[in-house]
Amino acid sequence: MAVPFPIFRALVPQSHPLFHPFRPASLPGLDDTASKKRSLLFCVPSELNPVRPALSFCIGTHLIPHPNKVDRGGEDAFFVSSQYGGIIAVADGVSGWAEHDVDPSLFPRELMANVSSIVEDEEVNKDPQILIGKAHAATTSVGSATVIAAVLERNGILKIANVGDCGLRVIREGRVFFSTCPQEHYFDCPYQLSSEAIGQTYRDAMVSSIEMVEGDIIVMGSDGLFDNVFDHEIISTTSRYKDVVESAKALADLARTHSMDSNFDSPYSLEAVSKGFDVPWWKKILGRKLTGMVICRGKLDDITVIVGQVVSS
Ligand SMILES: [Mn+2]
Repeated sequence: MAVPFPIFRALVPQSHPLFHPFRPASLPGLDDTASKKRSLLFCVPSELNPVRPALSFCIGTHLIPHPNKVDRGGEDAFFVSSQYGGIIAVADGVSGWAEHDVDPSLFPRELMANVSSIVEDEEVNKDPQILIGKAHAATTSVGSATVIAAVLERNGILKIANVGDCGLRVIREGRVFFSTCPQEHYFDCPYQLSSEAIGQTYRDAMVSSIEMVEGDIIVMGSDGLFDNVFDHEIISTTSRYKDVVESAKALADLARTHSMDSNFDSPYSLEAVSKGFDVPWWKKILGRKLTGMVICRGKLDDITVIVGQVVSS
């Protein structure tokens, strides 16, 4: 099916149940005692490098669908796994497909299901860029999605591949240590993996590799999180919760609150203003639309949050 490109996001309901290939509330790491014993065990004179305990994630997740899409589960999908040190991924379906009678949730859900199927393939070899490339190649649904995937290896190396405006923050000692940058053709039109040849591919992904340390917090999410919550709020919120499940829920709740707040200058609204999209007050009162969305200071959207805490195991 030929569609105009780029595709704008719009507030359109869709019609399939939420799909999460693997959705534990929490993936606890092993306890500290075991890691200390292991460190001593491997501490022998022939070791040239300092002994470093294996690292893994504790993972908490929370998804809040767009208010108009609650009964259908929204158009975000995600995947988490305890494989290796932990694997996490988020895909956000591009809503503009609904204008072409295509359910926008099908593509991201199948994409995440395919990630689940091939994540342990030898050819993937713990590389999130190859992972999303192979998952994309196996996806037959019509549609498109932004996507981000990250693989934590036991040695602490976190590999990230990102196409579009899902995002990831690494928080270390109360600061943002690492942040992805959104990729977009222009405002509100992100890079996206697509069923159409004109879309982007895994080769367009922004790839990063970070050496993680115990205690690092990673926050991954769809743009529904990062368009509504500032980094300083992500830091303050995650610092208030030791439990990653509670932390993910608190961030998603904060994003939802901001998304419905007509007085909150969200990251999304500030970017809109900076790109020349500000709207006079009388248009806001009349409910005029900008790129298909009713203007408020927050941005109504599906909100997906994954919080991971790095622990030794
Ligand atoms: Mn979104």
